Amino acid sequence: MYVLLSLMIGCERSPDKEDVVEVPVAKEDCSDKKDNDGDQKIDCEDSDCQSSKACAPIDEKIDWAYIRKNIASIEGVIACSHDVILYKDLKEIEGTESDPMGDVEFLNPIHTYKGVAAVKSQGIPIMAPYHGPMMAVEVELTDRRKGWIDPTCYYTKSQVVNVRSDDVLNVRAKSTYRSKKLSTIPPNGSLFYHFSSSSDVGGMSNFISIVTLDGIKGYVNMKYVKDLDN
Ligand SMILES: [Ca+2]
Ligand SMILES: [Ca+2]
Repeated sequence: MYVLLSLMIGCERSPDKEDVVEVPVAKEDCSDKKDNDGDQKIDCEDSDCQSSKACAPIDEKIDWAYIRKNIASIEGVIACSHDVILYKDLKEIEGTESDPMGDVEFLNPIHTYKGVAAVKSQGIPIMAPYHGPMMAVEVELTDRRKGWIDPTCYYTKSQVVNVRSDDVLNVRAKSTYRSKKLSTIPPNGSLFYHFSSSSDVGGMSNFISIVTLDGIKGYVNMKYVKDLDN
């Protein structure tokens, strides 16, 4: 890409070859995570990359087999029985005296996800004030789409800890040891825990909502989940 700098002297002359200097400008590389051409837009955000292969949505079928195979490069999953919409923009609505929690408004839907979607990276969630619930989280999906989701169906990756090598972690149907066992996870195995339920615990129950790598939803005691085990 070149920018044509016209060095016109006098106004009646149209520029000829000698008047035009070609200054090379860095071209946007669409996959190096840098803004190469200096327009503040990085890679796929840059309109120069619109037709780039690197920015085309990936057509992989995301299912639990995909999740298991790619577990190392996934930070979370969206797992829901209803559709989840990814939004481009989010507006925060400040709390008022009658509704001190405030709210968020999701704007400009990008894509609707059915079933399971793999999240490549997650941003800092938006929480309601006063230790209130989580209201929104920014995510980048493995199909390279980026935006905001309602965290209701968002599960973040973690690992089983504090389980002996000859034992397993039981996944229960409800948040009590007495409920039915739905599945087991090996020691040090991966799991996804419900992103916003971690802020609700500390009350009566130490159980947390999780989904296994087979897509089974249930509950485990948080003392066996890494980063929640204190
Ligand atoms: Ca770039
Ligand atoms: Ca750029």
